Amino acid sequence: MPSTRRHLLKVGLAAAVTPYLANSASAPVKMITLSPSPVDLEMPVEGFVDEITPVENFFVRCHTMTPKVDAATWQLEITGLVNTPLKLSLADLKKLPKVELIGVLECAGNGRSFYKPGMPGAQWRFGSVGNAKWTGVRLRDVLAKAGVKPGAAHLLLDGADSPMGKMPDFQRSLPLEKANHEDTLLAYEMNGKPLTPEHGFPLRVIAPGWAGDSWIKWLTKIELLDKEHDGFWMKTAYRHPAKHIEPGAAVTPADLIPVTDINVKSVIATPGPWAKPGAIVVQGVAWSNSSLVTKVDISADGGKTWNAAKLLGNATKYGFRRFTWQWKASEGTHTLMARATNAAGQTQPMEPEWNPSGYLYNAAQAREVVVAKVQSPVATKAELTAPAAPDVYKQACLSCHDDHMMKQQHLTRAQWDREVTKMTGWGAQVKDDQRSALLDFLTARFGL
Ligand code: HEC
Ligand SMILES: Nc1nc2c(c(=O)[nH]1)N[C@H]1C(S)=C(S)[C@@H](COP(=O)(O)O)O[C@H]1N2
Ligand SMILES: [Mo]
Repeated sequence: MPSTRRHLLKVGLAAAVTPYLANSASAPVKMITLSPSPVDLEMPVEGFVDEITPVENFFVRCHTMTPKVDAATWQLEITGLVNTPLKLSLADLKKLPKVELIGVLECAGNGRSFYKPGMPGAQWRFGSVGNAKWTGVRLRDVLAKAGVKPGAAHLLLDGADSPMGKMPDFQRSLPLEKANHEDTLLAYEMNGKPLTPEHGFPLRVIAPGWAGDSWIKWLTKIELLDKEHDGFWMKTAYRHPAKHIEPGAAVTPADLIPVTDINVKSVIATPGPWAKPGAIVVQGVAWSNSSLVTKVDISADGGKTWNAAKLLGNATKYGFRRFTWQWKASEGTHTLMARATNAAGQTQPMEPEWNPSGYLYNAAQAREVVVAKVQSPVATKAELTAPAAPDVYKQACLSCHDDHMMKQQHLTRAQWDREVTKMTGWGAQVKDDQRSALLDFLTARFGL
């Protein structure tokens, strides 16, 4: 939405980031907070035991503040290259055939923290992914109501969230072909209940098999365009090289293509970092894009030998597939690994496919497990002796968000320099004579 309503929304800010409600039979896990506001939460690995991720365990990724939407006055506008521009209420939408779909939503940046060399951005580990039952209507049924004109090729999607400062509004476009796919939905429910504010109440896009950046939340506008939208979040963000590049190598923007499909992947939930010798259940989940997971292999020796895990339950086209494997573990330190394969023959690589923005990480997870009769005390890491923050840091950098954003980064001075340029472009006030002290601090405190 346009930034003119930004000030109105700021009033409702504190209430907008609502606490998690325990509304599921499954045990809630302690979510990892990457940023409290805008809210970015990830699920710890213990959460990868459920086929359907409970809403309170489901990761949250917001580029800006969670908007407050009044369902009574909310409307979805359909405009651009259509025969009949429309404004639909929630009740209008619910008159269309109701569709349910189980599908994985994974952030394009999931696993970014494991790339070497690192890059700025939310430092996700394994958990910016979840699987839910989505209920709504087919996007193509909505488009048919408006009548798509010849020449329309992409849909600009916009949500009710407003940008902070001068950051570009989070808007994305979806190719018409993906929009017209029978599995692409506009959902109003997640796991049988209305969407929560964080997950896009009252309506969001479900783009099965594709990364989360296309799953627009708080949807308010669809505009039919004759070409891909040319805003920051399409032309700069969410792009990756089409071909393999060496880690750390520079890439020309012309060689980058938009992120679409997610990759075949798996995560081990149990055992944790310590287990007793004997029979141990290794379990977790695997998922893929629109191609089914066909097998999961487990290694207990760091990838030297592999064993087929048992796949549990029934396959759903886009959902999580649970797996287990019985491990007879002897005392010592072992490296467990899981590696999933899909029907298209894609397998998780042993080495990640590095790309400048750190998208679509899917290297086989290596998990060290200490097998011993008793758990030895874990050495506590010495507190970092942090240099004192200069005033410019407090004034210029802590005005829109707190230091969760900085703490998770591990950047070189040159990378911090680019980050400060990005933030000043968005509205951070850094004078020329303050910049060097700011960079000294950022590099010393949040450097490599
Ligand atoms: C005008 C508001 C604003 C100010 C002031 C601001 N930031 Fe940000 N910053 C943001 C927003 C919004 C995001 C989240 C963007 C997203 O999630 O995509 C962000 C994200 C970040 C990130 C995560 C990486 C990224 O690029 O998304 C870092 C690191 C960061 N800011 C550092 C800083 C530093 C250092 C300063 C001070 C020089 C600063 N910010 C000042 C708005 C601001
Ligand atoms: N309007 C809007 N939609 C959005 C976002 C956003 O910031 N604003 N974040 C996107 C990204 S990057 C992801 S990964 C998913 C996260 O969905 P979740 O928070 O429900 O897990 O929402 C997507 N939809
Ligand atoms: Mo994302």
